[in-house]
Amino acid sequence: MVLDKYSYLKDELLKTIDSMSAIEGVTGSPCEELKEKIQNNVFNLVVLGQFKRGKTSLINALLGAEILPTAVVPLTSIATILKYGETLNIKVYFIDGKMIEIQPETLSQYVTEKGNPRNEKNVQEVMITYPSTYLKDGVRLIDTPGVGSIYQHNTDVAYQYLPKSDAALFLLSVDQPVGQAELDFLKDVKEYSHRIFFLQNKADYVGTEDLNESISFSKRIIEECMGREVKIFPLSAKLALDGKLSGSKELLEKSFLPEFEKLLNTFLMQEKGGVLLLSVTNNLLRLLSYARLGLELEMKSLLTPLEELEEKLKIFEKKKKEVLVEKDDFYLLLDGETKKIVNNVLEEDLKAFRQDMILKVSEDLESSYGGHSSMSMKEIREHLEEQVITEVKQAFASWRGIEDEKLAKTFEAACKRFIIRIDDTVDSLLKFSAELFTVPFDIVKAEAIWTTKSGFYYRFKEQPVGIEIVASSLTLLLPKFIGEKIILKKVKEYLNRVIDVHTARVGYDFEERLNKSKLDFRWEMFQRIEATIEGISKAIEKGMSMKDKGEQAFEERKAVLLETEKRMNEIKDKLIRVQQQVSS
Ligand SMILES: Nc1nc2c(ncn2[C@@H]2O[C@H](COP(=O)(O)OP(=O)(O)OP(=O)(O)O)[C@@H](O)[C@H]2O)c(=O)[nH]1
Ligand SMILES: [Mg+2]
Repeated sequence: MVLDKYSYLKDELLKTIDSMSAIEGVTGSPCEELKEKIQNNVFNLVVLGQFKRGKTSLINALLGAEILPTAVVPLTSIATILKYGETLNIKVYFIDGKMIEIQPETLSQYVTEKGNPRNEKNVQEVMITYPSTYLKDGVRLIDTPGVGSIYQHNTDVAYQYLPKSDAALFLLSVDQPVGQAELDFLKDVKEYSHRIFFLQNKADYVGTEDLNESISFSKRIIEECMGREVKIFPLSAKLALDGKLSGSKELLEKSFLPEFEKLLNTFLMQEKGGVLLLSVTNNLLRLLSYARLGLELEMKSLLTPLEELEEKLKIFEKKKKEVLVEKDDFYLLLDGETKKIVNNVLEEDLKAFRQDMILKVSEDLESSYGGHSSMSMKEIREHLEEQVITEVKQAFASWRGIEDEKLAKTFEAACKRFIIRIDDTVDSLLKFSAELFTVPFDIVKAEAIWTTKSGFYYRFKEQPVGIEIVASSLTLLLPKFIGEKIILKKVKEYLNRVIDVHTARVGYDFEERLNKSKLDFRWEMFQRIEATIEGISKAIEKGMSMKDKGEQAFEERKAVLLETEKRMNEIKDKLIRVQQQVSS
């Protein structure tokens, strides 16, 4: 199995990192970060489709256990994320930031339309850990509610998870030919997901001939929509689960799942795992070449006459000052980039969102106003205001998730551009030093890896989105005939105030977060430059200081350096081997 290869190479790399950080001269913290990067690597596989195509059943089938509730009526109403854990553990996260742990028997009370109609419990998402080998190595399966049912809020939830997908599993079903609504949804999925796998579920309903016919029908329509050739995998989630539960190979073969799993694993390994491993290996080689330069510089200064060294150090100091000036320029540039994200992305998006929301909620208020005519004025007001709160809350909850992802990506892209430039500066300083002291140095280019430590990712559940209670100004002392006329107008004013207060708060939250992330990033980046400068100076000083310690100390140090060099070479060979294995 291909994922095994990923596991193996991942372990190899982790071990190599450990022996590498034990070497003198290799800075430990970037190694730790790279290690963390491998360990925290996740693949989000989001299962999507119209209601009742068998999304939840597919997840149970992949896990080989009936963990999530399925039914014949539109069921899933909340997204569930499954990830690896030693034991089965279920946590429910609420929109207001609270979290509870629940027992498996009560899961359906939170994630289904029946147990939690129209999400009256205000659940944000459910996180399940489970010891399935499938989830090992960072694969996360995400079950989403079906789109296109009478429950609009289910559709909204599914849309929130589109931006999180590394790959989408798009479910169709034999008993329901592909329809327009399905295609409309697919068009949106296409915008977010680079990789979509299509599955035609419920294959057990029909014989081979009908199955082929239904697949070629879907294929034709889907290809038209995608504008390219697609493969549609047959599947019976039902037989697959039965087969896995009973250990029947025959049932499992009939379910077509094994064939699909094989392809999925290859994809996970090659397109995501492989890219990550290569990039970590490159970054390690880069770190190694830095450490190697330090070693060479020390060796050189051991052997070079003092006067000559001092002459060269003067030149180095001058170059150092230039680099420090360049560093200050980065400050200004980074400030500008962050401001640009706030002005051009965040503020624009908030404006558009606010407008849409006012329009939509106003329309909803108008239509429910008519339905409340038998109530007293007080009751109508209370109902409408409650509706305002509920709708605004829900709208913000889903918008924030999507905007969060978008800002994170934009910021990340800006940071990556910076890292490239800063690395260039560092490289040029190293190259300069290598030439100045005439020691060998290989420049290793490595794509910057965004460190998880920077913690830009604002996590929804950690930030409660309680809605601010805005006092209503509606007076109830008016006679009913006048009161009725103004009630809708007043509630709309109330809506505007609630939205304004909230928009401002959310905007402020996002901006604060961006600024904090900017500061974290800046600190990390400038450390890079400073560490490089310091590394070079230290190496030279070390060599110089050996000069007056006598012949024996000199010889001993030289031996240590030669030994370290040997170990560096071994690590380098190992890294190159991993690189070759990933690519082969
Ligand atoms: N015969 C057959 N029935 C299936 C298969 N997969 C799912 N079903 C049935 O189809 C119904 C819907 O399955 P779910 O897994 O709940 O579908 P879903 O797409 O998650 O539905 P929503 O969450 O409502 O969107 C259930 O009654 C399942 O038992 C299959 O491969 N064969
Ligand atoms: Mg479902």
